[in-house]
Amino acid sequence: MLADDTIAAISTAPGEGAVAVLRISGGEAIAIGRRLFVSKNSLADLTPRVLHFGTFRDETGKLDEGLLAVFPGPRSYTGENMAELHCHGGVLVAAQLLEAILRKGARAAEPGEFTQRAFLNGKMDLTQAEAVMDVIRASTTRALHAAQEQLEGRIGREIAEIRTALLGVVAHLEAFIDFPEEGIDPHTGRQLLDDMRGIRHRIESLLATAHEGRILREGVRLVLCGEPNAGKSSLLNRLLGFERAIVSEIPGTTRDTIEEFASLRGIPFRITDTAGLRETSDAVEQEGVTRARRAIEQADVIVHVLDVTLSSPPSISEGEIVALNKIDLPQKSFPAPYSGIRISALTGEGLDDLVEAIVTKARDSHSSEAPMLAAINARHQACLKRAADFLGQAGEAMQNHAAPELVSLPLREALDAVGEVVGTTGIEDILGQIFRTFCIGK
Ligand SMILES: Nc1nc2c(ncn2[C@@H]2O[C@H](COP(=O)(O)OP(=O)(O)OP(=O)(O)O)[C@@H](O)[C@H]2O)c(=O)[nH]1
Ligand SMILES: [Mg+2]
Repeated sequence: MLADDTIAAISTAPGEGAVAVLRISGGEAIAIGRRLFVSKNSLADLTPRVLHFGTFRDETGKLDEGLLAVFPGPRSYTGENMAELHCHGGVLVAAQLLEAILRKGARAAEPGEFTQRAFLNGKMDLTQAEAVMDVIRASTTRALHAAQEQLEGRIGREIAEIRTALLGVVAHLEAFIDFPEEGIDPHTGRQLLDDMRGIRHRIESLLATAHEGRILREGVRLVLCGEPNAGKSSLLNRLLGFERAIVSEIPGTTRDTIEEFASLRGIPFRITDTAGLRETSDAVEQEGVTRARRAIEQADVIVHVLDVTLSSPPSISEGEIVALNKIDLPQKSFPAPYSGIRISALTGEGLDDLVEAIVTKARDSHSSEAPMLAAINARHQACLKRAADFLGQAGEAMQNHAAPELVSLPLREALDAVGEVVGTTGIEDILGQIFRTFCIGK
């Protein structure tokens, strides 16, 4: 599966900037970089991994002034020959330089293709490759920290230890398969069962970080719900600090769900403003209400916004945070149990208390007992769940004194499932899925 063509891309974000960086990787990368580069020093002196100043030009003329660095494989990000060209950070300058590189024989890289090559060349395992994008996308310090730990190989090391332990058990069992007349003696049987339990426990500790992982990557799902006109959109805008949603005195203003990302006290939140919940004959509004209900079902934290100027508050579901809004206006006093946090989305009064309650609830919803090993993603979770199930099957077979091969079969499946996390097994199907979500040039 190793690639032998040369790929190139602009690795910096599109748009104007001080500098743009273009990367080339593959057998011809350094040769192409050299062919486009003119420097006072002889090209023979292009010391690897050092920036050299010069002019980029091709047969069409001068393209730009800039810096070139070459990284002969395998000591490069991808493990292949690489060249990095730093030019002025203009859209056209960088595009023209890329075109020149492509004319010299490179091909435009697909999203994530550099990191995919790094993985295929053994520079990193799959969890580290995934962590590259997690680092880039991290929106809070905690998420960044977890991504950096993963990039350093935290999950990979844990998986490697689990695999070694599993292999140990499998090897032991398979020795019995080769000498069936001896059977597994009870002492060894107990020992192997203990080992399997220990391994399963380690897998479950990793699985316990999945919820945290989802929150760090996607944010806590916070949903604002309530009757039309209660002030949900006003509250969303307040929490975001800018006017994201339309606010009006007409009930039923918000039709679709509106989702925005915000960091509250360092925790990432995906806040969803919803259509006011009411019976309606308007088909569009009805669809909005359906979407609102779906958002509520999937929420980690729900804030139910009530208008305190109304005399008949709607029913509140258990676990919801109640925000009694519009306290700047003359209010009716709700009968118990409608206590809640008193706020004014208009003036901002009480907002700190509400944020405090939201953050506390979010913390409660994802406090895991286990010390943070790292925070696995949904793909890791699926693989590890399968592994835990197979281990369960193997344990049962063992307890039922099944033949050693019936114990070792599910253990081998577990081994494969664990291997998929880091990419030692079953990579063909998953590579495309993972790297498609990457930036071009990474
Ligand atoms: N005085 C006062 N008015 C508020 C407050 N919060 C919202 N409003 C007003 O109430 C009206 C409805 O506010 P929205 O934020 O649009 O309410 P909503 O819950 O999003 O309404 P729908 O989208 O129709 O479901 C607007 O006129 C707001 O200006 C508040 O704290 N005090
Ligand atoms: Mg609204």
